[in-house]
Amino acid sequence: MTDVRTDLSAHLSATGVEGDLAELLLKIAASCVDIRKVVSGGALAGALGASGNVNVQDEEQKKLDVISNDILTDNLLALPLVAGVASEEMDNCQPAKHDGGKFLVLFDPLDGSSNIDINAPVGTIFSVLAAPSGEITDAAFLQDGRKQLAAGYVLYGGQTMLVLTTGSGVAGFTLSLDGQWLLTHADIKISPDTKEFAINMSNQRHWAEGVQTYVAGCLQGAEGGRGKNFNMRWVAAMVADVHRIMMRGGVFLYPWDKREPNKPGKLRLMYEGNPMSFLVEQAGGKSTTDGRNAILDVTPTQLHQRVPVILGSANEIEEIAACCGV
Ligand code: AFP
Repeated sequence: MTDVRTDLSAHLSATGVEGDLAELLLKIAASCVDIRKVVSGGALAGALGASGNVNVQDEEQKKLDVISNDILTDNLLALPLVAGVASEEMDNCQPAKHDGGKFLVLFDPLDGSSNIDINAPVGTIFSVLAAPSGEITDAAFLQDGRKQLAAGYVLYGGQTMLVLTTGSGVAGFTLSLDGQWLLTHADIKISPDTKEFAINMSNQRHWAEGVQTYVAGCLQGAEGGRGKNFNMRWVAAMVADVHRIMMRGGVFLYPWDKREPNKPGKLRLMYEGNPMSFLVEQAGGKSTTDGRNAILDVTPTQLHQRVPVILGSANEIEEIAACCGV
C-alpha cells in the first residue's frame, strides 16, 4: 500500500518555507539520518566509548559526540548557503571557507551522550540564525533566541523523529524504513496541565528554596496542597525529556543550583536553551529560567553560556513560578 503521508519537503513548501531555508533544513535532516546510522550501528560501527578528548565544557567527549559533530559540520559547511557553524563540541565557531552564506547553524550534535553506551535515547538539537554581513566570528552567533529562523531536534529513540519549528507551530516527522521524513505529528501542542515532572533528584540539596518547595509539593501528592499524585521521569537526555513533554505534557527542570555560582545552570543557552524554548513556546508551553522569565529573552554574551531551564506545560510552570516567588 502506498503511504500518502506528506514528507518534510512537501510540508515545508506547504507551510511557505521554500528556497534557501528549506534547502538548509533538508540538509540538516539528511545529516541526522547519517548520524542515526552510526547510532544504530553502536559497537558494530565503532561508535561506543570515549574519544579520549575533553571538550570546551570540560566534559569527556564520547566517540559519537565527535562523529556526529563531524557529520553536521562537514555537511553544513559544504553548503554555499551556510556562513558558519557553532557546536557544543567545538571551542569556537567555524566560519565557511566560501563567501555569501546567509545562515548560521548552531547545534548540540549528540545530546545525552551518557546514554550512548547503554543504548538509551539520544538526540541532536539545532538552531538556525541569519548570518550578519561581514566576518563570521563567535560574536555573530550571539543573537537573541527570538531571532531564530528555525529550530528543532531529532530523537534517536525507538523511532527516529524530527520535531521542527520555523515560527508557525511545531510539526513532527518520523523517519521511515526507506529513509523518508514523513509528517506524523502535525501541529504539536503541549497540554497546559500535567501530573508529571522531570528533574535530577540527586541534585536536590543544591537547589534554591523555590524549587525545593515545588518538588516537595509534587512528592506529597494527593495528601499535600496540590491535591493530586505526580509521576517523575528523567531520561538524562534533554531531547527525550522534552519530546515526552511535547507528546503528553509535563515539566522539565534543570534549575540554577548553588554548586558553581559561575555556572548558573548546566544546560547551554545557544545549543539547548534557545532551540528548545522556541519549540516549546511554539507548541503553547512556557520556557523560562525561573518559572517566569523567558529563556528567549536572555541576552547571549558567550557562545557556551549556561542557563537555568524550567519549561513545559504552561499552567504547571505558573505553579513553579508561584513557589519560586517570581
Ligand atoms: P550530555 O550530552 O553531556 O550527556 O548532557 C546531557 C544534558 O545536557 C541534557 O541533555 C540532560 O537533560 C542533562 O545534561 C542531564 O544531566 P545530568 O547527567 O546531570 O542528569
